[in-house]
Amino acid sequence: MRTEQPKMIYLKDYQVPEYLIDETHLTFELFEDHSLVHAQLVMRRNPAAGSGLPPLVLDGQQLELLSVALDDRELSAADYQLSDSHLTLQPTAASFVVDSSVRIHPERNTALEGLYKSGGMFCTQCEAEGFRKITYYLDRPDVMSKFTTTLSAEQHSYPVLLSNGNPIASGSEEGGRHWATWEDPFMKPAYLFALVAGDLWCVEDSFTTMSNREVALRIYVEPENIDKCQHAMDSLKKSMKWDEEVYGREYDLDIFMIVAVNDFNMGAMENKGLNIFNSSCVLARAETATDAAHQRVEAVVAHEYFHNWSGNRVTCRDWFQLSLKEGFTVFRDAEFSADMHSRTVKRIEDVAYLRTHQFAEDAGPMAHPVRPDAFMEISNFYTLTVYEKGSEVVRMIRTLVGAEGFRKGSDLYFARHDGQAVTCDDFIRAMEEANGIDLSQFKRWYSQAGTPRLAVSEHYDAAARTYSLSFQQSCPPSPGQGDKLPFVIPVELGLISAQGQALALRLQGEAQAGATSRVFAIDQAEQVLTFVDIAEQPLPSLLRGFSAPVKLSFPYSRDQLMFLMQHDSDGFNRWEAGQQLSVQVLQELIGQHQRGEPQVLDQRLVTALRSVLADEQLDQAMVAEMLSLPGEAYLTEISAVADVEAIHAAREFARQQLSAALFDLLWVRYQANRELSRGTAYIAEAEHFARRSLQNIALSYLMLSGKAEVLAACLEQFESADNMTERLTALAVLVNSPFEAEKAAALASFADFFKDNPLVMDQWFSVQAACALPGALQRVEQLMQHPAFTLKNPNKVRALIGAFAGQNLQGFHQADGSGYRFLADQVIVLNALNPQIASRLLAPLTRWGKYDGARQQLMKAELQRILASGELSSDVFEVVSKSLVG
Ligand code: B3K
Ligand code: ZN
Repeated sequence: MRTEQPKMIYLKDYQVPEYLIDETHLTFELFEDHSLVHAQLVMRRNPAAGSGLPPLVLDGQQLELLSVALDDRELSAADYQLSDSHLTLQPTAASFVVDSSVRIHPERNTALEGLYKSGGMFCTQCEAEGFRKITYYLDRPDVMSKFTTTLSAEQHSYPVLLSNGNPIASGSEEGGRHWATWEDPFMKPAYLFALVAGDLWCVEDSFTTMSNREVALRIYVEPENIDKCQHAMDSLKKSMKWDEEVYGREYDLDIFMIVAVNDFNMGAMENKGLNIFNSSCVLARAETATDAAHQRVEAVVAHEYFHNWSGNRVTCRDWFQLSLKEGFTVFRDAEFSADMHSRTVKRIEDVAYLRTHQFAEDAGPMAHPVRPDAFMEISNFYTLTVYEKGSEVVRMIRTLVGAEGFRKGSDLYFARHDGQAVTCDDFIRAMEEANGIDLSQFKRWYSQAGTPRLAVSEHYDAAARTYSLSFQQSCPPSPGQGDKLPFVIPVELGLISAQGQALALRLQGEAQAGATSRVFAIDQAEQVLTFVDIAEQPLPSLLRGFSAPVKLSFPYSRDQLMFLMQHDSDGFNRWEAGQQLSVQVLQELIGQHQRGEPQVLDQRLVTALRSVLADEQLDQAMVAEMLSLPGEAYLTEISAVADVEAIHAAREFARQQLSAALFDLLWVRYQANRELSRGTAYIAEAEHFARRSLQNIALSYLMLSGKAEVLAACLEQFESADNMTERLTALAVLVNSPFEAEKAAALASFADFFKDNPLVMDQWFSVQAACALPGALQRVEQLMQHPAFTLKNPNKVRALIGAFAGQNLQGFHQADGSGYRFLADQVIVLNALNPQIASRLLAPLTRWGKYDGARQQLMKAELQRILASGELSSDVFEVVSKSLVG
């Protein structure tokens, strides 16, 4: 908790560290009511920092200093300065050893940062600045050190003792305790340190690397979860192979471990050789985890594994460079998932998520560039902008230089910077040098916040047989950034004839025609591309594959969008045409609702979706994606002022109409797929995911009919499905239906059956929290009293409170402000318990700019109330204070 207003830290103030730590020798003695940490730091003056011997300022928070020695000389209080956040000593030589002992209290640590207890086990989370809550240290990523760690604990309760690297010694002590020593041969910053002690079982396997080294793979879990690790293990082996094949990256230690913990602030952490995971990102089996959960486990396992190169071997110089490792690694994991399953479906999911959530962040008061230039609390910058937009930026580089050029660039980057802590500029430089290009203008993507707009118009000259596309780019202002300079926007496009043919693209001045789909870099505020030899007016397919994270507009008519849905050779853009058509139709319905007119659905949407549904050749996952109307959150994001009720009413009306018009087709496809599910064992693969996704979206439409045979089918699916994907969808569909008795019975039997599985109970909470039927807030408040709920577990907070505020827009934005008041109450409680979770949870309140005046007032009043509620963590203070200004 802060004692004074947190300070802003600026990228421009970066300075190299005054001292370096060559070796770090740690000893942990873990007890039930405290733990002791002894650190021996072998240090020297940083030759790059200048001359003289300035004071050594070590970071440290919430530590009880027991002793400190410099070169074996015990220091007295007069020899050092101690504050809430630092221990300052005066070295007397260029090389020296600091020994310190501290007492800490992992058993009381509810912030889940540093060393803490999750259930019966000790574990750590050090990124970004958690190591300073473990011992006095230079807790910054550009200080890299060789770590040796010894930990001791009571043997019976903590039979497994783990840390980074390789185990080198172990033994027993008197009094039932034991110890183990681990040595990590690789230099690493403190944020990659990890330790685990607990009663864990492990699943073991091995992987033979491309140079024929055998690596032991272990996944540690609490005993009751030992049957839920196979999917994560398979995912790990696939990731290791993929990184060798696609990036030429081989694993470097003899052992790779994953530990699953229940109480974890985010998804997982890439600690060197000892990844610590939220159990939700490890545990998966058909009966208890949905297809989405299986895919998330695979993606997160891959993401953390890929960090071993993009993050660990080459790390960040400072935390402003976070996207260097996160953007790149998200890009790597997205490509991995695309290769494992359907590339187009993966892209659709990622783009839908980016446009709904990252675009909202980019338009709000917390907007920041991919490489932020200032922060108060770095934990607040693990954002969609740094991760997802950062990944889009890396993807654009790949689009501009091509797959081969990108590989050359990444090879150069890894070779040149192995073992170093570097910057986004170093990454760009490697890409530039490997490809002989200049990316200086492109780098504006790292420094300018906000989502660029790209307005496109066309002109066809029949006499000259030329077709011109005019591009106009702009970017709205964001906090601290008024005018913005033009970005380099790679636009992949094609032209389609009236017969649906892809035309060869030849720009004016080019000797011959090129391919039918090409990438053009739009780098001016206004720019025209003129294509020649165009015999008739074509239809453009723009921004194929979503080749840049921009808001593109082109005045398509609804008929043209329907044409693109049928004829575009780019699968992503076929889906995109359907989304744009849906948006136009839904916006029309929103307008009708607002004007109090009767709602009339444009039948073209029905026609378009009917032909999608009737197309047996189309990938079923694509059919499901195309049947999914844009979400309420996306419709909110694209509104100038979001009308919560009208958006909800319009979307529900459209769903109802589609359900009635397409009932027969939906019913046939539902039944066929359910039949297949009944007869086939569950497999976590694309084709099966696809089948179940169509089956499930069909069921959700069908249920709107209120027909008895659909209810019976839903109950059958709920009761006899052998997998969580089908069971949970059936439950969600029931929960959102008017069948009160069936709903209550299903919720009760589900909770009774799964009460001992916390991850399944999270789903049970979420399904209810997201239900938009009246009385949502009361239901959520009641569920907070449920024995399975606790504010101390981040997964529970996200499942119930997060799902309510983030997904249940109707319930949260009640006109009386009760949803806002509720959220603020929870944030105030969580601020004291777990600042990171509190700060994330409050994001929906920061989006007040999207709503009507009355709601804006109510939301701001709650932000004010949080601000005035007492001593705020730097996490919550930064978000609240910035969003009140914005
Ligand atoms: N690097 C971690 C995130 C740590 C967040 C700390 N507040 C997970 C990941 O992105 O892989
Ligand atoms: Zn990451």
